[in-house]
Amino acid sequence: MIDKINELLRQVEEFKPKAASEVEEFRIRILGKKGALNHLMEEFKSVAPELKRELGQQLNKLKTTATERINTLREELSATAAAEASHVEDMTRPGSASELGSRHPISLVRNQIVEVFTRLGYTVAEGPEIEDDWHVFSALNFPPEHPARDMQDTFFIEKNPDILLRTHTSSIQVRTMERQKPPIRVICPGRVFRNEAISYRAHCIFHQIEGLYIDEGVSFADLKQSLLYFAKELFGEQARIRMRPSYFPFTEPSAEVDVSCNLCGGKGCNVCKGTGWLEIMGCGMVDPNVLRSCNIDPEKYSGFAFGMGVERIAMLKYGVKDLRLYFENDVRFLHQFDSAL
Ligand code: 2U9
Repeated sequence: MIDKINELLRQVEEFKPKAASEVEEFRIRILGKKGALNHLMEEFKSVAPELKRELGQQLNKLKTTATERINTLREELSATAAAEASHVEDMTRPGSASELGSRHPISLVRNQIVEVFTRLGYTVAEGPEIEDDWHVFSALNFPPEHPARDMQDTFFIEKNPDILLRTHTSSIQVRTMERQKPPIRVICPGRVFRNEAISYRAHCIFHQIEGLYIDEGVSFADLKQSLLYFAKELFGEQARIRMRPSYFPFTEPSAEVDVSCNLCGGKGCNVCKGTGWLEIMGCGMVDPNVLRSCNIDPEKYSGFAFGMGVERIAMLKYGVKDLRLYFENDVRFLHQFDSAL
């Protein structure tokens, strides 16, 4: 019998419950009506008289030790539960911080470009991404057989060859000219869509910014000076530009614009492929046919226009080698631009 008492004392001392319900189960097993202690009390009745004194003391010890331990455990567990409940209700506890994002590099560069031209008096205009043939091609002097009108190059809406995803933001300028008389000075940022295979240097969706200035007496010299100001604002005071003759259906004459390489200072490096120059945009004087299409008299008014890809400018500015990084939204890439503006 003494062994049974000692075993129960050991169980009482080592009992480590996780919940109040376990304490109650333990109490019933040891101290309950049909519990272990009462069984021992029954056994005690038939114990030899000379052993009664010592076993009686041990039984009393078991009863008080078990009762005290159970009471202590009950208090401890109810104190923990109360503390947990009060944590939920404590409105003064500091909240858990939510992680801050950063502006996407394309948004950063678009905002910088827009800001330069708003300082020159341009206002921002936007337009629909789903367009019609007139605003994307016909009004812009694209001949009927031009390859851009082909499904190979442009996304058309099924069953209606007149509805398509804009391939450039020039459609915004056409819509501006249709509703506003000169002088016009607009800067048009937006997404454009081209049916191209995706690679490190091309994507089927990208961002463009185009500008248009129409007034009496606007000249190519005005265009050149405006673009030089833009290049210096974006790439630094040391930046120079050069213009190379080019062709676009909507401008005549047309030119490609290069900026002096900001990495090697024009000496030649692997970014500028040894030329000292980086191509940043196209531009030109608005073709008289385009002005006529938008009911603007080309005898009275002239204007210049320019267009650039935001991804390309951002690649040159930040030394990004693969255009696809802009579309993956990997935070390890995006967080590198946290302090860019
Ligand atoms: C109107 C009249 C003229 C916009 C222009 C360019 C030259 C040009 C490309 C640069 C790289 C597009 O992103 S890119 O592929 N753009 O070279 N864009 S002039 O000329 C216009 C626009 C609207 C009414």
